[in-house]
Amino acid sequence: MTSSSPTRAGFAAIIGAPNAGKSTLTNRLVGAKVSIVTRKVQTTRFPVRGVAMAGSSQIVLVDTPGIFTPRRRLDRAMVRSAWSGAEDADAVVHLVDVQAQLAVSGEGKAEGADKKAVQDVHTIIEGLKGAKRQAILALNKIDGVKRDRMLAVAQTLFDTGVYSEVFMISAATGAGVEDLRDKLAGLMPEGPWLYPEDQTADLPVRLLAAELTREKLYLRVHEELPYAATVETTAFEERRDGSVRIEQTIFVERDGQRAIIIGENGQTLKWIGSASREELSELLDRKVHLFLHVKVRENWADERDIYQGMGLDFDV
Ligand SMILES: Nc1nc2c(ncn2[C@@H]2O[C@H](COP(=O)(O)OP(=O)(O)OP(=O)(O)O)[C@@H](O)[C@H]2O)c(=O)[nH]1
Ligand SMILES: [Mg+2]
Repeated sequence: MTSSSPTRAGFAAIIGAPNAGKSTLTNRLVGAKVSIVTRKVQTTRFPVRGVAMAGSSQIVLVDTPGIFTPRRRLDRAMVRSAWSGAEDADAVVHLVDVQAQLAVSGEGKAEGADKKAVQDVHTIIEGLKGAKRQAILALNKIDGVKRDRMLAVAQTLFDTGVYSEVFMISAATGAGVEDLRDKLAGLMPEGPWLYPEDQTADLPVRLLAAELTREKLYLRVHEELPYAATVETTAFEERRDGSVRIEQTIFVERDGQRAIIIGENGQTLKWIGSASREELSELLDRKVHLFLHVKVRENWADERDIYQGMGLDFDV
């Protein structure tokens, strides 16, 4: 590195409606999987940090839970944590699913989820106005969308006055992501790096392990299990032979959900366990023995210790 390029380091928060692609973008910018991704809305439950390097800049990305109108306690805690992620950041990226916007503006097949997404985008714009906070608008999911149509969406949103600029990207294909990364790199304040150069994530490994299992759980039983489950790592032991023994409990709210997760002859749980174990051993770079239990805990979503485990405020 030359003396003409001082190191920079700071935080860039990615906010947006549920399912906009925030975690996909975070992983793409980091170049590694640090945050789980599913087709379900409200996958991310607490801010997840990922570290991206761009030349002499270090960008600590803060992937946040989706922002929407919350009703339950867990929703409130998630939305609150998303906004606080933005408050502390050096740059804020508002990620918008352009396909949902177009569907609702009558140019596609609008579903309830799209309508909600459009409402949530307005809520976020109002929030940014209230916070007197300029954000970077990133229109996501431009893959498969015609250019003139997305430009129209960009213009309408830009006219709200809360954005300093607009990027059009596809977090899934990577299109446009480099330009966004370079922009963020330049916005980071001068200063020493906050993480070692080769570190990509800073989630405690027990929590990351629980997240991976939750992702596989959603992948497998996403229709039957709306938000009813949470995963806790109860044991994490390094063994002398170099392998790791991990025990996790999946908590659900009802007996029926437990039966669904276990599946006929335990097949579903077995699938979830082996998918999670495979990814965990890749991530930890060693052999993993994973043991999953499923328990009914009717009110897990109203219990304080579950929130503490995720770093969320209980009393909001
Ligand atoms: N076509 C397309 N799909 C995308 C793109 N980015 C993300 N997706 C998909 O959108 C869905 C949601 O992605 P996530 O990254 O989990 O979205 P999120 O904003 O983190 O969602 P929450 O954590 O629930 O708020 C997944 O099925 C992704 O594969 C994109 O650029 N194009
Ligand atoms: Mg997410």
